[in-house]
Amino acid sequence: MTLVVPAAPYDFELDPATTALIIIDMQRDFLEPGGFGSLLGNDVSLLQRTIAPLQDVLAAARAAGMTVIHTREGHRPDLTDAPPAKLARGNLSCGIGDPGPFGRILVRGEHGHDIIDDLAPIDGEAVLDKPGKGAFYATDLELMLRNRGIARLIVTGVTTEVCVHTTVREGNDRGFECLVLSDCVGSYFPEFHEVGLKMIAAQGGIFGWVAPSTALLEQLAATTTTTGAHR
Ligand code: C5J
Repeated sequence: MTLVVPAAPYDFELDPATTALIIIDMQRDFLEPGGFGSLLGNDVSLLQRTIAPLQDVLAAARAAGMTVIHTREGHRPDLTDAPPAKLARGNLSCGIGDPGPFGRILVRGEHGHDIIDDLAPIDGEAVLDKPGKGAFYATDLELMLRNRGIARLIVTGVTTEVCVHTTVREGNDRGFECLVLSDCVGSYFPEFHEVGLKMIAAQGGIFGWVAPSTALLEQLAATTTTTGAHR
């Protein structure tokens, strides 16, 4: 079954059976007031705008039986997988591995490292811990996608110009076709968000495609109504 999603720079075609929804780093440390992101002086409401549309997309993807993969940026408690350069970056008084309001910052197993309640994974959805910005680097994401016959990715999450962009670039280089949902990705810096989206679809779709979530939802709704895939 082929769905045709109106997108920039041109229509994005997908079959839900061979497409995965990737939700990047919707973690308390990035999205909740008091977490790492807000400690750094960022306005987390800019990221929180993505939650409601992403909930709709997640529900539709689940109803259509699509593969759903959640990622979390973070490190082992002993920080052996954190490059010294990453730990030192920014010369922060409270940085990765330090005790913060939600536990040790970006450390696996801590409250702040986990995914926000509004988008909690359910049974059958992979949760992928990644030490870097890209979801392919030092993870088994590519193996999981190839084993499931996935060829196309719907990429969502935060932040647009960092972990979303890096993942789209990594996926594109590996031959995956990536559609980024413009209202389901967010940045602390609105200008980076805008330009980041333009960069993806520029030059005939140099890294991928961009569309609002409604464009995908309309197609998925038509499918589940016709096929009853959600029942
Ligand atoms: C950052 C991310 N910005 N998930 N992480 O450090 O984009």
